Amino acid sequence: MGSHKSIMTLLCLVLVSRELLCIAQGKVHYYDFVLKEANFTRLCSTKSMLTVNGSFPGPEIRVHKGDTAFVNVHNHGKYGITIHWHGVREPRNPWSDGPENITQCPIPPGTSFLQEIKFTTEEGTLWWHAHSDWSRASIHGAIIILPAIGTSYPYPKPHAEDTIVLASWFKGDVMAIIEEALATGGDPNTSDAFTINGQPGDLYNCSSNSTYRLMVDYGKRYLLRIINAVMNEEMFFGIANHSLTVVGMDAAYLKPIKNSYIMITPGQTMNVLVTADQEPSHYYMAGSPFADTTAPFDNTTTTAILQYRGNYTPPPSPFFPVLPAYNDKYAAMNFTARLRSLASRAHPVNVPKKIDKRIFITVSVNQIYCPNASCAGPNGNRLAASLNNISFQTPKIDILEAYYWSLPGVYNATFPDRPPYFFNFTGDVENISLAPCLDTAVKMIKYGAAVEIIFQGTNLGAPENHPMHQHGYSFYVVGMGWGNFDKKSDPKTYNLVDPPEVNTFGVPKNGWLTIRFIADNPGVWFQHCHLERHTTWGMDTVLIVKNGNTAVTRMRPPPHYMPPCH
Ligand SMILES: *[C@@H]1O[C@H](CO)[C@@H](O)[C@H](O)[C@H]1NC(C)=O
Ligand SMILES: *[C@@H]1O[C@H](CO)[C@@H](O)[C@H](O)[C@H]1NC(C)=O
Ligand SMILES: *[C@@H]1O[C@H](CO)[C@@H](O)[C@H](O)[C@H]1NC(C)=O
Ligand SMILES: *[C@@H]1O[C@H](CO)[C@@H](O)[C@H](O)[C@H]1NC(C)=O
Ligand SMILES: *[C@@H]1O[C@H](CO)[C@@H](O)[C@H](O)[C@H]1NC(C)=O
Ligand SMILES: *[C@@H]1O[C@H](CO)[C@@H](O)[C@H](O)[C@H]1NC(C)=O
Ligand SMILES: *[C@@H]1O[C@H](CO)[C@@H](O)[C@H](O)[C@H]1NC(C)=O
Ligand SMILES: *[C@@H]1O[C@H](CO)[C@@H](O)[C@H](O)[C@H]1NC(C)=O
Ligand SMILES: *[C@@H]1O[C@H](CO)[C@@H](O)[C@H](O)[C@H]1NC(C)=O
Ligand SMILES: *[C@@H]1O[C@H](CO)[C@@H](O)[C@H](O)[C@H]1NC(C)=O
Ligand SMILES: *[C@@H]1O[C@H](CO)[C@@H](O)[C@H](O)[C@H]1NC(C)=O
Ligand SMILES: *[C@@H]1O[C@H](CO)[C@@H](O)[C@H](O)[C@H]1NC(C)=O
Ligand SMILES: [Cu+2]
Repeated sequence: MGSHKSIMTLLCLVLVSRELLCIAQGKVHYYDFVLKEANFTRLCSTKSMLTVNGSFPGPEIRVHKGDTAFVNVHNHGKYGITIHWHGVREPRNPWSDGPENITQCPIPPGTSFLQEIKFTTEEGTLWWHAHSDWSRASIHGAIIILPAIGTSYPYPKPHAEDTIVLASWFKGDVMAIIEEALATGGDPNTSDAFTINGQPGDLYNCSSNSTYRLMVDYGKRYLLRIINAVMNEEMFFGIANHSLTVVGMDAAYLKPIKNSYIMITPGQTMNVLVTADQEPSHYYMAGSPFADTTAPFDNTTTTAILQYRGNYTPPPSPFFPVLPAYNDKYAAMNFTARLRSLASRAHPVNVPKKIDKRIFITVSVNQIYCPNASCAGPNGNRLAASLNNISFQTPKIDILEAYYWSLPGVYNATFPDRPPYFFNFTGDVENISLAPCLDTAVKMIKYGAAVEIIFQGTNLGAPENHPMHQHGYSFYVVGMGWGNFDKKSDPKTYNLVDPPEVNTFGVPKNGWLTIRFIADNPGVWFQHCHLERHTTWGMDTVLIVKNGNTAVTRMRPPPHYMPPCH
């Protein structure tokens, strides 16, 4: 910490009585992020990769609710890059949101871009990451949003806090890996390890003496802020002999859930309380994939150690947690189905009950035909992915500037409310075309509309759980299930009382997910699967939420220093 400056700002008003009334507006924090190459040794080999300030994971941003952070991103790397503040609402200010060619063009090497991150509704844990190609593998870090000054956690203050970042480690260069996959049309190479706070742990070669350790005192309670920054796998996570109490997710509070493991998708964060109530010893915490799929995945297990302070003889090897099998969809659903908002007076839910705009979106992995079976995907075709059978094509000029300045030819405002045709989405799809349309199709939404989106996973390609992420908004997860969504019976199961409020949530494999939110944040907001290979293949769209009628319901104007588009 301490690597940044911060100042308190005051809003001052002269009252009728000529007194001066000043209200604290939250602090303003200034950070410098220097993107640079650094060497790391993992899994018996050394490689250079692009990082922020030479650290993996990168530096943490720590604020209180109501604060603002200005981050000046200096690109000392070799290629253009952008940074996204994952889960931050960025009210009326998509200009600082970051996804490449959606809200800005890449920051060219040798230049800087100042981003403004305003923390308004969020409280808990979020994270930041690069949003250009696959660079987020090595460019990410935690965002910690403490309760506003004068307020506290809705549970007893823990003795101490720590952050656990789960990530992917590739022996090769990630940019080369995705370029190679796009060139051949086949699956990208899987990662070689998962990491906890930058270290793979004892189950891989060459790692044992650098395993991450969390030191605890017997009888004390700890808050773990767990972030899934993994590229392509959802994760199970647990700590041997210790139960986990999940109290928050994606910077919103939950009703406490006690369990021996969590299932956390890429993009999600979970705040978990752990009491050091076991015999003083060494215990493994471990993360392993939840991957109920025929697609290739990294099937390794990362570990760190929860270690009690004090005098005792440590076991020859730390105790190991029992985690569900990689394809145990019941274990994943069992946990996920228990998530509920805290829904207290201080942290109320505001789920829309009457819907103005209902959108039904199919989520699929597809194939693009290659002549003479010349590609490396299934059937000699090229792998692709889609929403409503449209495989999103990333433009060369960002959609936000094209929208703001009315530049033609960059996108089509034609993303449909329905898939082009209905079939038994989760049944036998042998005779259904795997080919998607290629388009930069966006969805226009009226300011203030109560939006419902029903995501329907399909059995096309390699079906699996898709963690859908929405920029600019948190949303309520009101329902989910396996099979085809039934518009008569399934809405009867909706939770409109205390649904979890999140920014990323898995559409169950061959199942459906219903989310709701009020479109009261004007701007251009990316929506995509947070499995990186699916994002790359086009499992994306953009919601453009139009301006309202008042000055405070309109998008802010751009800063004059947006990175150039070439
Ligand atoms: C990153 O490094 C620069 C100097 O290279 C330093 O000024 C800055 O404070 C560092 N930022 C963080 C967040 O640690
Ligand atoms: C990484 O290591 C290589 C080989 O030892 C060296 O040439 C290079 O300068 C190092 N890079 C950094 C950023 O330290
Ligand atoms: C991908 O994996 C294959 C097989 O292990 C290897 O030959 C190839 O070099 C890898 N590609 C990259 C870009 O690392
Ligand atoms: C560790 O290295 C040994 C010897 O090279 C090899 O047999 C083993 O498969 C490696 N284990 C892992 C987890 O990579
Ligand atoms: C582990 O420790 C040994 C001996 O102290 C050292 O030679 C080796 O380089 C260390 N390995 C790592 C990955 O730090
Ligand atoms: C941890 O749990 C295992 C069973 O899962 C048990 O065998 C072991 O004794 C426990 N360790 C301690 C220190 O309680
Ligand atoms: C993944 O690893 C587990 C053991 O940890 C093994 O049982 C399972 O078969 C592996 N799955 C795949 C698809 O490789
Ligand atoms: C939890 O999973 C088991 C299978 O592992 C299943 O039998 C049970 O019904 C599930 N419980 C709930 C509440 O979903
Ligand atoms: C496909 O293969 C045939 C026969 O080998 C060849 O004549 C034709 O040019 C190929 N087409 C393409 C598009 O490569
Ligand atoms: C984004 O646009 C730039 C040109 O401004 C282009 O060089 C880059 O390849 C584009 N990125 C993607 C992911 O298409
Ligand atoms: C859809 O496919 C599933 C799985 O094959 C089957 O059980 C179900 O009956 C089918 N539904 C309809 C309406 O045909
Ligand atoms: C917009 O749609 C038209 C007609 O389908 C298509 O030709 C064009 O390529 C699309 N434009 C973009 C930017 O995707
Ligand atoms: Cu996906």
